[in-house]
Amino acid sequence: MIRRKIRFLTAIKRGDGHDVAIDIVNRVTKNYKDHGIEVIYLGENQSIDNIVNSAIQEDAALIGLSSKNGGHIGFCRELLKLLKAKGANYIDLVIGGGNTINPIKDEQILMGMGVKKVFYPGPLNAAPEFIYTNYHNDILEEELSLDSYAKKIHEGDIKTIAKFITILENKALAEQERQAKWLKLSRDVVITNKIDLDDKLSAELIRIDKYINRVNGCIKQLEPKQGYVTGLTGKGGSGKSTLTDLLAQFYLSDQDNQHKKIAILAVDPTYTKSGGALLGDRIRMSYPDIFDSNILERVFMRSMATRGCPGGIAQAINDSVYVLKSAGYDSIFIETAGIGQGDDAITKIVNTSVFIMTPEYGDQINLIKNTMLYDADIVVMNQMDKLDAKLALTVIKRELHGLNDNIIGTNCTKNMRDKGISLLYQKIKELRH
Ligand code: B12
Ligand SMILES: Nc1nc2c(ncn2[C@@H]2O[C@H](COP(=O)(O)OP(=O)(O)O)[C@@H](O)[C@H]2O)c(=O)[nH]1
Ligand SMILES: [Mg+2]
Repeated sequence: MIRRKIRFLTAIKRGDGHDVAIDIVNRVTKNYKDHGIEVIYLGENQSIDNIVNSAIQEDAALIGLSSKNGGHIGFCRELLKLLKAKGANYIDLVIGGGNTINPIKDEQILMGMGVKKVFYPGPLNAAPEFIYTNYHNDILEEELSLDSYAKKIHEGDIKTIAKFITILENKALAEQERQAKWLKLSRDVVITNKIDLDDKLSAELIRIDKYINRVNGCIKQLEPKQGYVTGLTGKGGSGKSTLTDLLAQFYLSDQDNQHKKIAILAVDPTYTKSGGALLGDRIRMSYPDIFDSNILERVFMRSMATRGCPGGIAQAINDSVYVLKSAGYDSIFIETAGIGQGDDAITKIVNTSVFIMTPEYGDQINLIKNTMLYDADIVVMNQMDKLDAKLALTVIKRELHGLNDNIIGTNCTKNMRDKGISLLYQKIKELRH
């Protein structure tokens, strides 16, 4: 049995700034021991459009809304209506918010319109218990009807792309499980000198192989088109997501890209004990607020957890890029999870790699130990608004003198007005051609 990871998208509704409750829910849920719930957090003040579009792209099993200042009935009604209109009513909706949702009158109306559960103050594990009980099934038991997938992916169908990326992530779990089982078996052989492949184990291995082969069969039907992959990496908090958002804004505003599509794959770490993750890169994305729906149709974003894969990436990332290229995405940005000194896995899977630094890199020795500094195609000193940033940029330029000229200082507080970010966008474009 391989337990599916549950993707739970949480958000606070438009006009509501109470974030304490959802913060608690996010923390408890991702930490719920051994249950592997992946929380995708959108943040506060979220529109129905953005919640629904994000839930579809993230292939969330359910949306968890937090509401503290009234209006929950109308908001839920419209949200469910939009999910249905987009053919995405396979995504469930739950809501919480003690003291403002009337437990008798409101709950009856909410449940009547299709909300799956209303949460009130009480035991903190109520949400993860509910999710685990209702959504946690065996990947190998899932019915895989992949027949029309390749066709729909080639047509650029968002729901199919999103669902297939989930299947690719599940395939990665199956591959990990298969490897672990064979490894244990070969260790046992060394110790006992005999192969003990009992019926149960071989049946399980056959099931796993069957699953992997079915998914690979679908991948083989895909025909990837041209697509350029840029990887952004750096330590946690360096500004990877903020820069990705701004690069996406430059891309969407660029006259050269009028009908082209852009995809973002954003990786965040998995907690080993719980198997869960807090996927929080969407909070930094302001492009959904800036562009209208015609333009937003050209953007796809997916958050991924590392799920045990080293180097700040996810095992399913190569397959996912392949799918996105097959769906006609012209430019694909990968944001890694925060990395350490020797993590350069991203360089092997992208066309252009960007290493994002901040002035707080330590001293000269820490600097030269950092493999990405020498391996990246472009080095960025972000947070140029900070004290010492100019000096840090000079030190980096000196260190890379004769090795790499592509060193750029950026300041995200200036948004698209920042010359450095504009230069970074142009540099990526230049390296592509
Ligand atoms: C703390 C608080 C604030 C803080 C918020 C801090 C923060 N960062 O969140 C501050 C002071 C900033 C604030 C501001 C305001 N507040 Co206020 N606030 C509260 C208060 C006292 C507690 C809310 C809270 O955090 N509770 C603690 C959490 C942990 O409990 P909980 O929400 O019940 O959540 C639990 C469960 O319900 C469940 N849950 C909750 N959500 C979800 C979601 C999911 C998916 C799941 C699974 C579970 C779940 O899990 C949680 C843990 O068990 C409430 C009164 C109340 N008793 O609720 C008023 C209250 C919500 N606020 C109110 C108001 C009016 C305001 C302001 C408009 C005040 C003003 N005039 O400026 C502003 C608006 C702010 C904004 N931009 O939206 C009113 C709302 C009335 C209404 N119906 O509209 C209330 C009810 C107070 C009142 N009686 O007048 N507020
Ligand atoms: N002062 C300053 N803060 C920034 C800059 N770029 C990003 N930030 C902030 O740094 C924090 C981490 O940014 P984020 O993009 O999430 O970093 P990530 O973990 O690398 O993806 C957020 O609060 C950003 O608003 C910058 O140029 N200057
Ligand atoms: Mg990030």
